[in-house]
Amino acid sequence: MTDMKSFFTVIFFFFTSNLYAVAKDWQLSFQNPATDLMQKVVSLHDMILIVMTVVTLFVLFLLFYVSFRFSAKRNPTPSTTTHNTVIEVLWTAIPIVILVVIAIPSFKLLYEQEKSDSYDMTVKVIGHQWYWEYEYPDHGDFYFESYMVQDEDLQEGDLRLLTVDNPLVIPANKNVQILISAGDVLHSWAVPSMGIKTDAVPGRLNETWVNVKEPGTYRGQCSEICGSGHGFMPVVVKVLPENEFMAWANEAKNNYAINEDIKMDEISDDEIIVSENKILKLEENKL
Ligand SMILES: [Cu+2]
Repeated sequence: MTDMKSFFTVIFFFFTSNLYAVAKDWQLSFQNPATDLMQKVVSLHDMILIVMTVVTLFVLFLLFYVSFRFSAKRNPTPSTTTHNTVIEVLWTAIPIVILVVIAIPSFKLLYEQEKSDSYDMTVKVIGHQWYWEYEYPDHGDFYFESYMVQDEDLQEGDLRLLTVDNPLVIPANKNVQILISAGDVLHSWAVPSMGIKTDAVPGRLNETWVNVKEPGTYRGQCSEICGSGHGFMPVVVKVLPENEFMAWANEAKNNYAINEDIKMDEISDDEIIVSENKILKLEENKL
């Protein structure tokens, strides 16, 4: 009976795992692209794979041809030619042309991955040992922390090592700017189906963006070895339709109210002086 159940579970996950945007068993190639950008990454990969295959087959053919045609048996007195200008120019120029053909779309895509023309909102991602912190500067400046759910706390259907308590929530079909940094050591915020793998560097703000077409749950992992908890800080992104996102943001603003736990390092000296003055005034009023 349990065998039957796990059989159907496997079948279910096989056909539905794209909904979860995670890797499938025996998967070849990429996860289904969730963004236009990832679609372009897949197309670039396919193009380069063809170029690679042609080059590899050509070199393989040359190797076989040389060992057959110029073997000691078939070619007892080898030629003493050492230079051939035409061939030397060709085997320098052709690889350059191939590399340029690969480099142009590759650089274009790199630039496109970093910036969009316009953004509808911004979220900030900060890597910590060993969890992620998400900030929403455009929706009340609240922030929260996203920890992996431990094995013993997993609910039915949760994916082990790929489930968090508080996922990053963003709206679908919106250009979301993502600013990425780290609080302690190097991390890397990576979501394969969105084509994102951006280093989180302490003291530096890296930038990427995303526009996810379909609402759903998308998963990734920290992709820069960051210490003993490196494998235990998954990334979960929940993409909601816009109206549901706005409702979530309003609720989250109250749930994660920033004044409950003011981050002292983010308050400027001026602000502290202003609030000290306010306190003094309040005290004066009391007197
Ligand atoms: Cu990490």
